[in-house]
Order: sequence, then structure tokens, then C-alpha cells
Amino acid sequence: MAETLFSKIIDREIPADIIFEDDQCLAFRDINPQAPTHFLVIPKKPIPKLSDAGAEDASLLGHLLLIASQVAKQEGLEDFRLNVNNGAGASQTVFHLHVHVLGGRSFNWPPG
Ligand code: DGP
Repeated sequence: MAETLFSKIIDREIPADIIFEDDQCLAFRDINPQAPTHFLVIPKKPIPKLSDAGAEDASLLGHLLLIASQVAKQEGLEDFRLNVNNGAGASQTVFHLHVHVLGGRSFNWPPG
């Protein structure tokens, strides 16, 4: 997989406001926040997009969701929204799988 901005953040080659890290994943604040709280949870494994994940990634994908929820709680969020953009047509711009976690405001449904 081609190196992305996010693998550079994992490798500390470019700075980011990292708020959680373990052996499998990293959470850091989005550079262009769309809510008062907006952070990303990414696997250290360089999976380009969700649809590239396989059965062998089931535990990792579950871990990303649990960490998203745990860090949201750590950030003081009770209600929050998770979003995964899969592919350019779904507005994915960085091709390293990431879960957006947004909170601190109300959200509409359906999303735009
Ligand atoms: P997406 O459109 O789903 O691929 O979202 C990519 C997000 O990544 C977007 O909300 C902006 C954020 N982003 C892009 N480059 C950087 C960066 O260098 N640092 C940080 N912290 N966030 C970034």
C-alpha cells in the first residue's frame, strides 16, 4: 500500500494531536474538525479502506469501534456519531482506513 499521511502520523514523521495509542491503533484529532470534538481512530495496519478488510481483520475492526467509544467517553461525550467513508465516491480522501468520531453538537438524520 502507498504511504499515506496517516502512516506518517503513526511513524511520527508528521505531527498530530494524538489522544490514544495502543499496539493496534491510534486516535488523533482531525485537522479540519466538523464538530466541537472530532477525532479519527485508525488501525496501525495499513488497510486502505473498509472494503479491503478481510475476515482476518474482524477482531481489529471490533477493537477500533471499542476504542472509538472509549475515547469518546474520555473526551466527555455521551452522544456521538461514527462515520466511515469508503472510497472516493463516499468522500474518502485519505486511503488509510479511519473511523471519524464526532460529538459536541446535534446531528441530523439522514446524513448528507
Ligand atoms: P476522509 O474524507 O474520510 O478521508 O477524512 C480524512 C480526514 O482526515 C479529514 O477529515 C481531514 C483529516 N486529515 C487529513 N490530513 C490530516 C492530517 O495531516 N492531520 C490530521 N490530524 N488530520 C488530517
